Amino acid sequence: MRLRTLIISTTICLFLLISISSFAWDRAIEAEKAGRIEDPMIIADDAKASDGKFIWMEGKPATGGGGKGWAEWTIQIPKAGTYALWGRVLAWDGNSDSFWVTWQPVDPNEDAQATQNKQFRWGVESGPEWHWDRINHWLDEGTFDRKWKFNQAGKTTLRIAVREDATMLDVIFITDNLSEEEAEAKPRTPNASDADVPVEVKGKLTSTWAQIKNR
Ligand SMILES: [Ca+2]
Ligand SMILES: [Ca+2]
Ligand SMILES: [Ca+2]
Repeated sequence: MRLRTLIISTTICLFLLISISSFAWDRAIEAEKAGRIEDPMIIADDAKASDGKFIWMEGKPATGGGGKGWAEWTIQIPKAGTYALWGRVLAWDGNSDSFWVTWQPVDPNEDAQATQNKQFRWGVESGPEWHWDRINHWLDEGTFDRKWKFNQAGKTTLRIAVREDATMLDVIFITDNLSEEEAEAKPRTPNASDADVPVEVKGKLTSTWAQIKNR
């Protein structure tokens, strides 16, 4: 009888361990709630944007321009692991559909607007309505979804910089679900589970658990 109890409890423990390790983590942040927004990247209003606001370098359709201004977010990563980013975006045309993206410390502290390093070039999927796009790098040989492997929990810095003006960003979604399929990664706008956790996390353990979601 005792052995049986031991076996059962061991099995339950193992099951719990496996379940916990497969818990997914994600969070959504309003683009306009960046810790720092540098001109000419500005916050603008749109009734269809999440929380009614988005960021962009203002511009007109089908014209050039860009290359100046950026936004930066401090993001607390709850555990070592590999993460992907999605953006809720609106991009009218081929003249308004790209950003530069660096996420430190995986990416270097590099000013991609200055270096024009294509590793950090995000080719935004165009479309006249708000839609989700996984952040990619748009290289000469094609466009590939990006992922970032952080070796430890802690503070990270995401910078999204203007490449072409009029490219609009509403929400950033961070997830350890690396599926390239929107239906599986389930990018979403911020909800109550994001609201109770500030970008700069204080009680790390509590926040980590608050962010863990069973899928
Ligand atoms: Ca433009
Ligand atoms: Ca373009
Ligand atoms: Ca927004």
